Amino acid sequence: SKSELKEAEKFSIKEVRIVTRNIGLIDPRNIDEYIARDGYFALSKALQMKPEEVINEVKKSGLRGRGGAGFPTGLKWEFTAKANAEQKYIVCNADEGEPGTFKDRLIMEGDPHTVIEAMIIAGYAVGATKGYIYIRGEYYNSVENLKKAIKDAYEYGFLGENILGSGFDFDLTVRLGAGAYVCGEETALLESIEGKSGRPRLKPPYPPQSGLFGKPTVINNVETLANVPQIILNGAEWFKNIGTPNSPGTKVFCLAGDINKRGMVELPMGVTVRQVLYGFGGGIKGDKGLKMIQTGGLAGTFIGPDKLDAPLDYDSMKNYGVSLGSGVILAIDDTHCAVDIALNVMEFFRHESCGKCTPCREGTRIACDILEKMTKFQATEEDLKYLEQIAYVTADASFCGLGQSINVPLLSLINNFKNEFEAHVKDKTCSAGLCKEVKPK
Ligand code: L3W
Repeated sequence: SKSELKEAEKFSIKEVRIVTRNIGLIDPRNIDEYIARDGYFALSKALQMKPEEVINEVKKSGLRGRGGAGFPTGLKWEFTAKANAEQKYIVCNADEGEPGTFKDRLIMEGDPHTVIEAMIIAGYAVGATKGYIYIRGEYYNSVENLKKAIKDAYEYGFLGENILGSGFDFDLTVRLGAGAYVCGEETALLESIEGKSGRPRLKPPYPPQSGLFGKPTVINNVETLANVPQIILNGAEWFKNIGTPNSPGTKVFCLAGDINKRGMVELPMGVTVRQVLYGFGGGIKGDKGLKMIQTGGLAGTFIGPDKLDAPLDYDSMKNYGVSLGSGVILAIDDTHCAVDIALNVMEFFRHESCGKCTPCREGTRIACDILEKMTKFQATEEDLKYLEQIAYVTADASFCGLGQSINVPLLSLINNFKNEFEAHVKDKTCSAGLCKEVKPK
């Protein structure tokens, strides 16, 4: 509507569509429509370059990992290219288990060939002849669209032997995950592809040295890969002009929670939380107030309205205590209780902990026990202190990123909503009126 457009203008923000450029504009099951919009032109261009030139272009672009950690993609490719091995692999992490995150699903559903094209380019650049897309099993449409796209790409000679007459061979297979959050952790994902139980490995060695079946492996997130064809076609300089110097390009944000317009939007890196939430999300639903925003996924930070002007890029955690992560902007209105939210978050991590290491398995359980006691007004001030210690110890001592990140949501909730936590343990009150006293049995 006109008023919504005016609202968006107020925050002077415009979509920049790189990874979402084809979504909604082409039939994802028709390879000709992808080709008509320059599809596989980047592959053709890359195959005429030397592999190291392709890597250099990706390095120069400054592209960083869109799964959340922001590791330089070109460097990852270079490590794998330099590793000495007969067999190397390209793996696409499409497990997308982060609550509130649905960007990879929509990219794969709406434009599967972009991901496939990027993987073939990556394979050529590092000398890998086999790729796997490890995809969340519940993503039925993405799986179907990817399988159809792979079949067509084989028929058109973009996959298989002697691709476009270049002498380069590349095969691609889809593997389905079975609903475990930890399988989004790259080494647990590799174990799962190998047919083992999805439990993380110790790092280092990192996958570029020893990855799938112990061979050098590039693992990139779907959104990261989807940038590659456009970088090869338009050049690194073009890409660097979008976003911020340290975080070039765009980020796909997932708008979720108590927000007027939920959905996905691709914006230049460095946009503020306010611009995403109000410029595109249309603000908070109904006549409620904004209590907090969760940024970056469940392993990300909870922030109050005072942080609305924090820019979202890979430096925002360091400079503003706001995580970019997988790009979630989850709005929570003022009818919610911070302690109840903390319990909800910790229950997720407890459920998803693989149990391999004691700090994560026990730390998440103890955190849940304390938080549950708080919601029943049975916890003491000592319990609150213990909860903070548990957050630090679990983060310090856990084996993989799952346990290592629970301190981020937990401590950001406790620090930003200290009064509420204290009211639950000292005064036995809940300002949201959600928690009720339950006498211990
Ligand atoms: C070679 C080195 N490679 C690091 C590589 C490493 C990995 C990448 C990042 O993800 C994020 C978190 C949340 N030589 C290397 C090296 N690497 N040093 O760089 O590694 P790391 O360990 O920093 O992070 P990570 O554990 O891979 C943590 C996000 O993940 N998250 C969930 C995201 C979910 C989605 C989704 O559902 N779509 O994206 C949860 O924590 O933002 O920042 O490849 O091998 N010396």
